[in-house]
Amino acid sequence: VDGLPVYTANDVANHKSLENGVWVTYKNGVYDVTQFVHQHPGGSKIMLAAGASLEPYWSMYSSHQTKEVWSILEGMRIGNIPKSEQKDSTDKNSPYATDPARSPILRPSSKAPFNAEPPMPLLTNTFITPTDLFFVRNHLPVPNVSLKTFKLEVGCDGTKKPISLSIDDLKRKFPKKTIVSAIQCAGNRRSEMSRVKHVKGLNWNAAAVSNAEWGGVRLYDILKEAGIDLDDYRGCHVQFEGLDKGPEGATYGASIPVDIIQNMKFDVILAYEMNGKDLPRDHGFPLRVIAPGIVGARNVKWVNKIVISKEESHSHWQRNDYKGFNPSVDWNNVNFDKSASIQQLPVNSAICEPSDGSTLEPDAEEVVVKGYALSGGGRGIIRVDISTDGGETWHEAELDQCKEQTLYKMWAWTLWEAVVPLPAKHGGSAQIICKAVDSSYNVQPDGVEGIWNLRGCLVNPWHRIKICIPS
Ligand code: HEM
Ligand code: MTE
Ligand code: MO
Repeated sequence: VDGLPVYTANDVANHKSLENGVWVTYKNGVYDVTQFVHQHPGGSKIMLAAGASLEPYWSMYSSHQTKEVWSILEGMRIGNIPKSEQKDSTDKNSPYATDPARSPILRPSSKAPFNAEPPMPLLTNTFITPTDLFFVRNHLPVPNVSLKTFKLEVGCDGTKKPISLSIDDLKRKFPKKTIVSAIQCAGNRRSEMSRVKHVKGLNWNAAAVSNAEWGGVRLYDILKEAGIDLDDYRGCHVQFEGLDKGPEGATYGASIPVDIIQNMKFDVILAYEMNGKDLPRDHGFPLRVIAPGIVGARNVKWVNKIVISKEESHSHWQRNDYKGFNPSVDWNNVNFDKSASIQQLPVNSAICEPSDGSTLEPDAEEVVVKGYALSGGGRGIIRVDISTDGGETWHEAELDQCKEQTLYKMWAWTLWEAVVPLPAKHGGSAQIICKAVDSSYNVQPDGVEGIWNLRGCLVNPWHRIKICIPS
């Protein structure tokens, strides 16, 4: 590095196009990234840093703060910035400096943006996940929203004049609806997929899912107020936009097809409460979408804009992320345009107790197994099967479900429990397996190989844990 040429900020600024070359700086290095622009997994956003420093972008999109990404960058190094321009880079101006405090119990898979899940055995302690333990999935810094200025805007692409409502309007003018609904991230259980072959994304365990009671207004009522009848918009999409912004000003957004929303018409809500209190900042204060049975990514937090459109949301996370692919698709041949956005999730379940790798009492003959199960689209869970002999024999678990919900509109998760015998010849350890069946008789695949995908989404094979049984 020391022998490389020195380039001033001016030299770098003169290289900001594909024709003249694309140069960027990072810390004290100068890099020519021209050839990399078209291979960038984050798309053309890379051009925002052309002729300038990557630092503000990488502190925001901290998926770049890894050895792999640094080594890609170092491979493109062409020089150094002059001593006179070097500064010490402390992070007090981090866009995450104003994020809220979090429970130390949560286990972060990334700190900025903040992403964390609760420890597995705490997940099944209560049917309603305590707010402080609810998993958090943020892509960007948490916005600091004032109720004084907050407005929700609702309209149609181009046509109708949008209406604008404050939180006070929502609370005063519309009936309050509460609903118990689970939220599950598309990347839940990703770490199990990574064990087969590396996938890109946060390394979630099986607790990127939680279940809460949400209070708010029905989307149906708000659309009616805006003069919108979704029956007139079949084949269209309801787009939601959040207030969290990237450095280039693009906000988080997502959309759900009208045809899905029409089938659950009165159950999609704009929530201002979580477990009986104002929404906390991490979960979308002051307003978020609760679209039960739909993948977490479409449950837009800090939502301030709703638009009915012929098109899906143009957000990166709608079009170039949160999609599934055939196991042979890799980053060289992936075509995000050809795959449907994930909406309703497949049936899934996991063992939360005992913990993977834990040790039972010496010579234990049976074990109490607890976990959760859920499916997408309101499909309730009809059965959870447990095996301790590699799938030769199965035991049915007792199910704990939300009494107010029916099998075909089950938005809450199912908790389950079973007391199962351990194999007599266990040789010091055993494997426990669980699998669930939903109301359409969908089942979980027995292995992860056939559903492997480069982004590590939709991970729902039989869940297996290992336990030790000392003798
Ligand atoms: C994703 C490299 C600049 C925005 C990625 C990934 C790599 C990468 C390897 C995949 C990371 C993963 O998910 O494991 C680089 C390199 C850059 C660069 C070498 C140097 C020139 C930028 C800039 C932006 C940006 C300037 C500006 C906003 C993104 C976004 C993603 C991404 C949005 C998608 C991943 C996510 O969801 O966070 N980049 N990048 N990148 N990059 Fe970059
Ligand atoms: N909404 C906004 N505005 N910004 C986000 O980063 N993350 C989404 C969704 N809504 C996100 C968002 C994803 S991917 C998930 S899984 C859920 O929020 C997680 O909700 P939670 O953080 O309340 O658990
Ligand atoms: Mo997610």
